[in-house]
Amino acid sequence: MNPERLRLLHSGIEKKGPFVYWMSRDQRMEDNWALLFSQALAREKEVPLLVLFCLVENFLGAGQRQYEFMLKGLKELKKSLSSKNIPFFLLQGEPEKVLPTFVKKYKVSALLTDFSPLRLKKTWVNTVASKIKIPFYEVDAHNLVPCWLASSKQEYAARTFRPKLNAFLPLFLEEFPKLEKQSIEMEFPEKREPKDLEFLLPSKSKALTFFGDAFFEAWHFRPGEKAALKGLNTFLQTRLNSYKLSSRDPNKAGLSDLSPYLHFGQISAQRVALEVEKTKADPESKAAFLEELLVRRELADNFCYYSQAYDTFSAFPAWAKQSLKAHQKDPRPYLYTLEEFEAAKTHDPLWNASQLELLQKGKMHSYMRMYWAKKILEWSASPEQALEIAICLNDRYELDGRDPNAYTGIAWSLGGLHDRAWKEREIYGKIRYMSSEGCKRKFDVEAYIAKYLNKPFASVEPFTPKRR
Ligand code: FAD
Ligand code: FO1
Repeated sequence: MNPERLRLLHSGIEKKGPFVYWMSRDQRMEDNWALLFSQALAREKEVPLLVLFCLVENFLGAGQRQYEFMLKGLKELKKSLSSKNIPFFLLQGEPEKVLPTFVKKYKVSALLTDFSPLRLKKTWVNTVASKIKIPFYEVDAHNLVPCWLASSKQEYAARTFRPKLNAFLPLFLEEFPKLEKQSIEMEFPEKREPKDLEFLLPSKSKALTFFGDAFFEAWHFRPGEKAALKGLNTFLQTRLNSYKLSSRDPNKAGLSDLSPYLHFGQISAQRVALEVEKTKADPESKAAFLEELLVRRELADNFCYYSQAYDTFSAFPAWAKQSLKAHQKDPRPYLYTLEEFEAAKTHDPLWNASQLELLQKGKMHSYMRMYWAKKILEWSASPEQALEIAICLNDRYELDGRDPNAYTGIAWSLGGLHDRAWKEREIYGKIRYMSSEGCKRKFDVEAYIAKYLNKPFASVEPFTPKRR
């Protein structure tokens, strides 16, 4: 295990109680560096290991579809961990409130958490750290190369990040050791176990049944580690070989469909990369897929880690901000509200079809995500408003939303992040443009529209949600 994945957030005085892995981003038993390091440290200290998850309400605008996906995965995880004799507890409440209390009550010897570059997790980590006096560690179990090591600054583009990441890969692209069955029995002080929760939706999230959830077809993505591995195997056997050709056609099932599992950490990107490397698939397709899985995905973490205003206009590159501002007063032929976008009520059947794909499947095709976001820019009063609408809908309906990839993908589409200046035009300024005419040259637009637009729900009137 490469020790550079682990960093000590603060030292402290160890107690005699259990070692706790506070799980958040990497919700799996297999191939989880945070869990493996926790086990190694617990053994070194000769104390038992337990895993905790703090269930919060309304996480970054997530609703029922995402909570159900996550909680079903956690339920499966609890069962898997018990086969290794590792207890798993679901606590309800903000980590900064429930964790320090737990640490004190159960005389926790040390705490470890998985890394995330998002502001909310950073705030949780910093506040928890300020309230506890025991050693507190962090492990990047999501990226192949720890985010803080891959680059020490915000990268300009994929071309500047790629060589840095590639230089580290030989050090980190290793097989995972096996998680051992725990032999030390957990003894809780006061002879009382922590109160565990039912794997139910938190109360407030029950109310967050948005307009589009009425049409959600949960069967497209079965949650959990087992389903994730099954999905990976199917992709490797049937789609990886033609990934380069098929992945940009929204009518083809050409993508891996792994993003919901990667987002919730139900599968490790490193496992995916290791298995891709083992196949004899077309080398160009393998390279194209690994470019997305490794370079683009880890570049997204780099952006959010070093640019903490990642979901605001201010995070766009200077040339893009300047250019968008210069076109702020350009006439907009179409203007839509959040509610009209949400209900797929624009004049453009291609855009409406992509929004309906999102409402129905909880995952829009990657090619359509670019078109979808750029048209929100074109049909909103300002880039700031477009950004707010795109993030709101993405976080509310994508199973894989609320992720560094989300904020980066949206900033790429609307704000030229990691891109270059293009030919100047109305509204977009120098931001790369996309049109339905251009889409027609790439794939069968009519077939895509027919697939999503002819569903009965397309005529249902929207529920009007509150703005964030
Ligand atoms: P595959 O093509 O099979 O890729 C495999 C994996 O590589 C993905 O699961 C993902 O982890 C990574 N990947 C692929 N494309 C990108 C990319 N452009 N940037 C970073 N990583 C990538 N991705 C999300 O995970 N969550 C989001 O909420 C999200 N929102 C986006 C919004 C917009 C406007 C744009 C342009 C892109 C967004 N992306 C997002 C990136 C990308 O579209 C998705 O990762 C992809 O569609 C997921 O499908 P897949 O797993 O089948 O992709
Ligand atoms: N992480 C937590 O620690 N507790 C939660 O209750 C929680 C809810 C949640 C809901 C939707 C979602 O997309 C993510 C959620 N996460 C939660 C976080 C997640 O697993 C990652 O830590 C973040 O996406 C950070 O990258």
